[in-house]
Amino acid sequence: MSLLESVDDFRGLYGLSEAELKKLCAELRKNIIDVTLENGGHLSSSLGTVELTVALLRVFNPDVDKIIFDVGHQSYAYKLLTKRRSRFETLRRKGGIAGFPRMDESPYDFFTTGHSSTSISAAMGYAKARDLRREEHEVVAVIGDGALLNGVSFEALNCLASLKSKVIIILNDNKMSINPRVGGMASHLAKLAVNPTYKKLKDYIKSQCTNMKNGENINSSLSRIKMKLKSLLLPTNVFEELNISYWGPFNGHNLTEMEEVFRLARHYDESLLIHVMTEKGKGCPQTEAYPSFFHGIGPKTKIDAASHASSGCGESWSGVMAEVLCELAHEDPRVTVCTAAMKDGTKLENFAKAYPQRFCDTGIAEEHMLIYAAGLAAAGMRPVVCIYSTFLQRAADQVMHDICLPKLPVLLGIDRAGLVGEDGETHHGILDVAWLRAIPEMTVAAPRDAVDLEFFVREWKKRSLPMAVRYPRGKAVKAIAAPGRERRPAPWGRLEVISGGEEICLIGIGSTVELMLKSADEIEKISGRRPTVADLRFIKPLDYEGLDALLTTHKVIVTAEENTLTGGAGEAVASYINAKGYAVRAAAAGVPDHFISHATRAQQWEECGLTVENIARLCLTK
Ligand SMILES: Cc1ncc(C[n+]2csc(CCOP(=O)(O)OP(=O)(O)O)c2C)c(N)n1
Repeated sequence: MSLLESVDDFRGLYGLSEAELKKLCAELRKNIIDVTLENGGHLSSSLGTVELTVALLRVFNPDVDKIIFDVGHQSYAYKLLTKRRSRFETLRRKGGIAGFPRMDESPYDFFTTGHSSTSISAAMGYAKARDLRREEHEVVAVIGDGALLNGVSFEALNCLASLKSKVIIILNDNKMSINPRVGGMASHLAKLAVNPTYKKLKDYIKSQCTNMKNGENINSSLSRIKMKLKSLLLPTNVFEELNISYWGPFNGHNLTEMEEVFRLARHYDESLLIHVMTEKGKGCPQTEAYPSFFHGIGPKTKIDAASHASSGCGESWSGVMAEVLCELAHEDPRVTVCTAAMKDGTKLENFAKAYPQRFCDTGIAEEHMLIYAAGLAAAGMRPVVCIYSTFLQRAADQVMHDICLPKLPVLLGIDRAGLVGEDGETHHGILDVAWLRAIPEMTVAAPRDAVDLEFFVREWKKRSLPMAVRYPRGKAVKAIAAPGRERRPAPWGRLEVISGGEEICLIGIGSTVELMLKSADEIEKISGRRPTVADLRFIKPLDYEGLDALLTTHKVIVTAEENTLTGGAGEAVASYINAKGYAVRAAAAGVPDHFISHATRAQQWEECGLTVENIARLCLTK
């Protein structure tokens, strides 16, 4: 029996010796590596927080104390130690445990997460509720240096001192977001991490910890620290300036050091930030060497995969977009490209290398990024923002207020539009159609293949308007041509009939065009009549002329989309049918009105009825 098995959960950690704890951390790492390589997931971040998690669980008791992980992608060791060890191998699988904390998965997950920078605000809510109810427990937010740099975190830090409810913030600083972190605050953290004055302070806090007699009033001990602080002539520290005590930096892989500090923090009576330094990917040579590659990996990844990985754009939709942007930037010096901490995911490495002056990684700062792009556009540039659909939700107001209202020529390259698979509920890109459709001046298009993706991007630049082009996760489709015809993009603003038929018309939107073509074959097999297959292309504005032609010649119209049915393209088509009084039966396949859990993308498509069988059923049942 392994030590991890015998420990079973966090309560088993209390009596372990230093040597046993070391062994346990190695076992946790092995478990995390084995399962994540097999199932996919966030490897480097979870490996970096093993000791931190063990120290937290030896000092704070999650039966009473509240521990809140930011983003939650680093919480695998926490899952293993909070009664989910036996199910850990189901990580991110359909019906298995989620890759992020989920309040409905475990009473030890105190906040449901996936998007970044929510932990401090959530912890403040917990702390205030505790004090209003006169309860006694600690509230701990564990946040990475990447997530700390987001505006939401700063809004929380700004309010923390005036809250007068104690929160312990643990800043897990590995000097990286997904890629090395960026910006002025990043440099500030780096200075704090190496400042000799803070190192002196660290030794002092440690000595206070060690010398503190049992039962000694912590406040008198700490007032000595405060006295000492004054004499240390500390350099500027943004946290201290916000009236939040700053302790650190500490070694986040040294269990003894962290436990000492956490115990002291328990007894401190104000909010404080404890700065711990960790190494992303710690404990495995390959993940230490390639922490960005192993930040998020797909299922069945080999541990030596990073050394064989190509650094090019690749064959994904993101890669096609990135290649088009490189060409466009070559042709037009006004083209600039932005990403919010997702340079790897959006395949912009080559663009960043080729056009460093016209590339901007804002860090996790979606709202800022969109207003920055609007500013560039207002000044005559042609900015393109590459952003995952789910994270664009953070910046909905900026799309309306800063881009569409002044009609600025910003192109939103909406990546991961649709169901994303194993990351689950928090990461699907299935709402953008519904809310973007509602914004005046916005044009929304979805390419079925790389040909249309390039066409949309090039036309956007010529037309210079606010536009969103949405494309899914995964391998791009090179070209889907109408049978017997050369693949050429249809005119701007128009839908395209790919293959003609009778009675039934199947309308695909982006990623579902292929599904509609396959469904047409099946329907022909069953009914003997071939349906028409069309590609909607433009979700907003709709091609009313093209729709009129289809609606006057067909009896049944079925749409399929990787977006919510509520507010989706199908609803737009149906409301047009209704408004014009067409005697046509309309049916739609898409994401129903409930959250779609982690599973493979294929399983999620099935759950949403994005299958040949369901499309045939929608067409053929009256
Ligand atoms: C709002 C939002 N934008 C982007 C992301 C994608 N994302 C997930 S983790 C991560 C990096 C976080 O860095 P850090 O907080 O330092 O944690 P680390 O992975 O380094 O431990 C990013 C950009 C996200 N989850 N949420």
